[in-house]
Amino acid sequence: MSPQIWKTTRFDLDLSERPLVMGIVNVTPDSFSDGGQHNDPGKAIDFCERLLGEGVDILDLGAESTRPGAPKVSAKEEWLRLEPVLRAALSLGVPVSVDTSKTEVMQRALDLGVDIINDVMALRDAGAEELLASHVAAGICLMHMRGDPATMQQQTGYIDVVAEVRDFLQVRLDRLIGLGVAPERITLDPGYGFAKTVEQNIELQRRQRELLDMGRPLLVGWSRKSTLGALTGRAVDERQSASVGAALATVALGARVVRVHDVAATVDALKVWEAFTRSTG
Ligand code: HH2
Repeated sequence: MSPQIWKTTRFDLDLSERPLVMGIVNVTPDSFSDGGQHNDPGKAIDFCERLLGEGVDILDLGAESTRPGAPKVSAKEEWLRLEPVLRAALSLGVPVSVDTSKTEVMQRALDLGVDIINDVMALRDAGAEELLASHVAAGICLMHMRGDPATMQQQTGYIDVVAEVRDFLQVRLDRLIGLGVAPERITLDPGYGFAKTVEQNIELQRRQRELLDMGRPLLVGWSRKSTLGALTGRAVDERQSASVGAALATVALGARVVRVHDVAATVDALKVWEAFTRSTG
């Protein structure tokens, strides 16, 4: 595979060597699967350290839930939750990303030296694109969603979900490149579970390779999502096996970064998958 580098503030991540595991740290009271588990800064920092021991490649800190219908949180509140955890995480020697859609929170995180901005709104907040363009190095993940988490599940009318996700991401990518952002800083995410029905999520995953011709690596989040519940009949806290299966399948279909809650299980599964599928030539 030709080298695919994801440039971030402090690290150039090589995505051609092996798929990377991004561990989810939700510093929220209400995230759909782990809300309230790490919303005390001390607990969240302990959890970051635990994920490091489990082999995580990137820590993704989020302080606002994006589950369907989630209430909006002010930038002040979001930053209050995030700051102590982000400061500690940045000292752990691994790349740290912040999962936020607010320009103000992005600015503060960039000021502290965050490596990656992961935005489920693909930098649609006012000033977000310009902010990232004015930063020399931060990595960026652009995700597909229609509307916002409060309204997205009312916006699932697509003629061709894959083509429409692809067109959206291409427009967002071209805009950033037009503003002077190096393409090597950008990954793209189909946004499984965001403004999509179960059937649309499955079709998008089956045809995921059609997104690869945009030339940027895919970052994918399937962990514990409701489509996996629909496929298995499992409640949200019983979806670890389904999530690991989804991580392997999405890597087999071209993803290079998987965003997961269950880091240890995913790291082990990917080690085996890699060993069995690595080309020896
Ligand atoms: N999914 C969630 C949040 N952020 N970011 C990217 N790039 N891709 C995703 O699929 C994605 C994401 C939702 O999961 P989670 O963080 O566990 O839940 P909540 O938003 O309720 O905190």
